[in-house]
Amino acid sequence: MSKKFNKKEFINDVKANVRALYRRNLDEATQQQIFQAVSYTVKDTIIDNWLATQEQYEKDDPKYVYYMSMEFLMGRALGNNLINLTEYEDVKEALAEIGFDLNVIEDQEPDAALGNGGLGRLAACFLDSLATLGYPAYGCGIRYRYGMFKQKIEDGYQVEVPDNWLKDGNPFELRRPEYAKEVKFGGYVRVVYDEKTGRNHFVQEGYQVVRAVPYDFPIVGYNNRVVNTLRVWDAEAVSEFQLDSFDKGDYRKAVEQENLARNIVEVLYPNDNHYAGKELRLKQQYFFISASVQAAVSKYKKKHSDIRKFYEKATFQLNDTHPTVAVAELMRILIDEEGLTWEEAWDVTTKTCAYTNHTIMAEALEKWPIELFSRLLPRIYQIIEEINRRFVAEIEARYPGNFEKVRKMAIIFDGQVKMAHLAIAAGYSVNGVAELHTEILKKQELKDFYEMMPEKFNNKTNGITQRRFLLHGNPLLAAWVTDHIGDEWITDLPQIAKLKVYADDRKAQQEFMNIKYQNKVRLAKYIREHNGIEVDPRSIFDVQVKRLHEYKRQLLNILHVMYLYNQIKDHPEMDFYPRTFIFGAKAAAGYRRAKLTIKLINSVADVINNDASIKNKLKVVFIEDYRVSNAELIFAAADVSEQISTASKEASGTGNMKFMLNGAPTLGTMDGANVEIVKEVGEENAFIFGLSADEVINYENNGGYYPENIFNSDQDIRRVLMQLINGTYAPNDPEMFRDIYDSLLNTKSSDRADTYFILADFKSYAEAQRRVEEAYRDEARWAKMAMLNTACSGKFTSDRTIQQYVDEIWHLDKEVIEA
Ligand code: 26M
Repeated sequence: MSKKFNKKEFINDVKANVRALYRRNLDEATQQQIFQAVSYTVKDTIIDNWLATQEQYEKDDPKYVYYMSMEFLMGRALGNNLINLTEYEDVKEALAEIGFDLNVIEDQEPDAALGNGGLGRLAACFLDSLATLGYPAYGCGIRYRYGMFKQKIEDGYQVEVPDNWLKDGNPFELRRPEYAKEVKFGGYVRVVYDEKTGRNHFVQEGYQVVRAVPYDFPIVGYNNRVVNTLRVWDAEAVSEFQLDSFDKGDYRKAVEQENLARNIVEVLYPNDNHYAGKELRLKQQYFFISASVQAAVSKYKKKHSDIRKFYEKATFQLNDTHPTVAVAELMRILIDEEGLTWEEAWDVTTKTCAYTNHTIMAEALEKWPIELFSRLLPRIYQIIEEINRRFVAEIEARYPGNFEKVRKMAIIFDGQVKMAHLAIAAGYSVNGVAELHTEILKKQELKDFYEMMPEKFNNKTNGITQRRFLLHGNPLLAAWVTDHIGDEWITDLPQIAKLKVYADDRKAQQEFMNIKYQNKVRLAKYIREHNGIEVDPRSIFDVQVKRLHEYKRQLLNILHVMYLYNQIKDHPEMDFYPRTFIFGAKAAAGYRRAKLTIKLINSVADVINNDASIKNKLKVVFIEDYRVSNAELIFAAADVSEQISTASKEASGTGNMKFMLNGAPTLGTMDGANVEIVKEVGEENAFIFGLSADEVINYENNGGYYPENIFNSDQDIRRVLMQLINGTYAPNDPEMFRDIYDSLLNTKSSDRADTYFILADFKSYAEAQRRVEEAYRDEARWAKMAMLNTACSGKFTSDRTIQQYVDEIWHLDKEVIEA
């Protein structure tokens, strides 16, 4: 039961916690200790609601969605929990009274960075929306000891530092050893014939075993007393290291099991949109899936005796192919442990599992070598072989004599297990994450599957939570919006369209732009303190923050900055509106070219920021360690949202939506959800450029793109590219950026030069950038455009996305928790 906030009680509880945890009085406590004490106090309130929620669920016996994901990029919990408890202002006041600043206290919390980027942050937004809408849900994942690495920039290069996020303890998590499960790896499968049933039984022997111990994180719904659970699994050795096992000859095995447990959950793979085929990665996948599926089945069996109806109470949403081994694990449990026939088990499994595709990048597709897969998961591999045998038979029945179809669609082919094919064959739903992306899946990437089973395919355009990315991240704008249209937008974002009537109102425009200015001052302070660079909040803040990847084309952005610099140097008298180009991006640790691009951005920044002759017209800032917590500051302060991926490559994007919500028009290609953003806000309120997805796909399929022709015929472009290899930005090592130069022009470095059409889009990008400047010079026009972006962002709430998943895929009932 949630009580009304009581300031005196709250302060007393914080005091008591500081004493109990640290044996200190308030005036002796560090900010970190106050953070811990406040968090434990807040957790107490949450636990009351958590218990009430789980009691209600227990009573109503609803259907649950299990959101299976290798990644949950949660960010910080304290501020968000206070927001959703609607106690943020109360706590801020109470802390002020005892001499603490809530913002400073919040800054003590490390980000929970159990994810790479878009896919992981989407999972976190979905959990927020599920709790806020009152749907029974579990997030299922891994409690990595080390999350996404911390990025340091040294001499312009990215350096990865381990993220020891648990070192001071995590006040919000709850260890639940009573729900531990065992997970088996390796060994072999023995077939035992059962005389009584006349059936074969499959017994895994000689395996290694790991104990999976769950840690539960509360997911607080907004102002509704709902608290759902994110359950992440830790790995422990099954038996304590026993000396006598040495005598038994099990010494080696005992050591191995200890090591296995330690390694499995040690660290998040820091790759985004790239698959490397590492054995440990497959272990991670099976580890958390086996534990999660076992837990879901146990939970069901507590109340129900007929496992054939499991799907009436549970649905598994697979966040990309990473958790797809769930299909085979559910089959294994149903057949080997619950005694169902293959057909019965398949019926349950195919009514339980659903798959979301997040990328069409070929290098991200998970394909496991049979040797590795069958050695690590012998029983699971057997089951997948049988699924494949039956699926291939279906393909052959549907397309007699067409071996081409089998070659393209089989789950096991060419010595590899193809996880996407397994997910599609076994899932009852296959969805893309934006309209354009889903169309590309149907017409290109998954064409054969769509043709064979069109009823499975559907679109669910991504969304973001306005609670974190406006209410918490941009308190000034949030208050202003509430002043004008009331506060229902917090749980009903489409209401934000009511702001449209203010778009031409001069006073409203000035207030809106003044808030933007104050947020730019806040970011400028952050940049000064964290990067030591001085930026002018009156300049245009042009921002590209996202993972570093060639297809996202940070390179196009920085080449354009180099071009602008040349222009300003050539024409010092030229009218040029001051610009600050802000970058934030982590590169996968092994991605050479991406890391070199970071070095290039920093080298260009060095030259430009130190050239007094251009009179501060241009600044380039690389924000170190871009992550959820500083993202909240960055979105709030952005004037221009750079969404410049090669059309067809960005499945959706979600940063684009966060910028829009915060009043930053999109400068982008017609890719992913940009298409839908432009549709909502109108072309006149965005800056669109470049090849279309169809044009890109056409070049890719039929050839005809020759970047050297552009190089030869355009001197501005040629000059910029020459500056990559003549020492302009690397006087001590002119060859430094040779690889980047070659990637654009030299066919030897890849199948086709300029794989991502940077030269093709350069001129049209520069032209769009000129339109940005022109629009910005007209204050009223810009203010209107910015405000309309906020006003038209209603579609992009993850509340809408989740409601569509519920209505069209999961079919859950809303729960209400009585006060
Ligand atoms: C795969 C194998 C081994 C290690 C890591 C991976 C891997 C990890 C993350 C592969 C892909 C990963 O993420 C892909 C991703 O983030 N995709 C993004 O998903 C967003 C949410 O749907 C979309 O908005 C983005 O457009 C899409 O790029």
